Amino acid sequence: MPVLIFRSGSDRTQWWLETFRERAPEIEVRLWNEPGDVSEVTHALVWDPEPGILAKMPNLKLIISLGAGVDHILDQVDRPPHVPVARLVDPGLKIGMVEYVVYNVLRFHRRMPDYRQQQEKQLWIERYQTLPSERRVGILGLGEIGVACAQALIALGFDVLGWSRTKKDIHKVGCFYGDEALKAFLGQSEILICLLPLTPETNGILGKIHLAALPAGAYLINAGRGAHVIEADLLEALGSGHIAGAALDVFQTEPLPKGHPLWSHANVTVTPHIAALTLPTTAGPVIADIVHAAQAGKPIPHRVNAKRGY
Ligand code: NDP
Ligand code: OXD
Repeated sequence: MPVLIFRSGSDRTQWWLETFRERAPEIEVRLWNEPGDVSEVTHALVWDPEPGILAKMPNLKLIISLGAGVDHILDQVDRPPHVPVARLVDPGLKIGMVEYVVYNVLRFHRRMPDYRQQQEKQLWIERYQTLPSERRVGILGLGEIGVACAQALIALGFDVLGWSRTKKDIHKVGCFYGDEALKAFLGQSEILICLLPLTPETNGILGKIHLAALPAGAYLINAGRGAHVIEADLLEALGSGHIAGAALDVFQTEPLPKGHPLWSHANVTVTPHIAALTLPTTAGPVIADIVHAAQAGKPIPHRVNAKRGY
């Protein structure tokens, strides 16, 4: 019987336990703080494992991330390097990300932050409005989530561009790839959405130079990872007006420290890493499939390439 040790940073533990009990009773689930005999543990399902613990499980066969990203797991210095890592490709997570992205693109496209500020001053001013087909939206990262967001934005009529590491051909998406194409891509992105994984190559990708490459008055939506953005450079670009507004779900330090200037910036919307939550209803069956495949010696679904970092 596979023994899965579980650690979640959320308050959904009971829900997870019930989901496994109902949907995959053949998997024995143990909580992180009550691991029992650690030599029996074969699988770990974790968001943010405490350093040192995974290395103490001699028969661990697989580490599964509780999210789509794996930077928090790959970063662990004492992660047993021979144990494969899988990530979540979860329909519920995808829906949440699409909702967050579409909501914020529409908010910026229809200038809702400006109207909010007008309302505070009781000002009745009609602002210029463009069609979605005249609005270029650029997506950094054309993976599972990037493509789902691109499709939703295309369905609303937006002019969508995307940037990835390797070449893509996606219906109605202006596809750019590789470092050489990044500036050309950014130069056309009036609303830029970051949906990249955090890797050594993408760390700090949205700093002074790349922010300056965006069209004047561009908007930024970051739902990738906080370390993609150099926050001091973003604050400067917001201060000069080069960036008109930002919706930020992820931060260099989470929780975002009290008193951080992003909290109170008039043109920034802060959310506490909730663009999408991993819900047992949809993620439970995906995790059970991963465990079953690994048990049966089949290729592990959504296995991460640890060298590449995603
Ligand atoms: P995928 O692995 O499916 O896609 C990653 C995309 O990024 C791919 O298109 C990949 O290119 C591209 N990419 C990676 N490195 C580079 C690079 N150096 N240069 C250019 N492009 C690059 O990931 P998902 O779509 O499933 O998830 C993306 C990220 O979203 C997660 O890693 C996580 O950080 C974040 N996330 C945040 C959540 C939140 O609540 N805020 C929730 C869920 C995810 P290629 O296709 O060529 O390989
Ligand atoms: C994820 C996340 O990577 O929630 O899934 O950030």
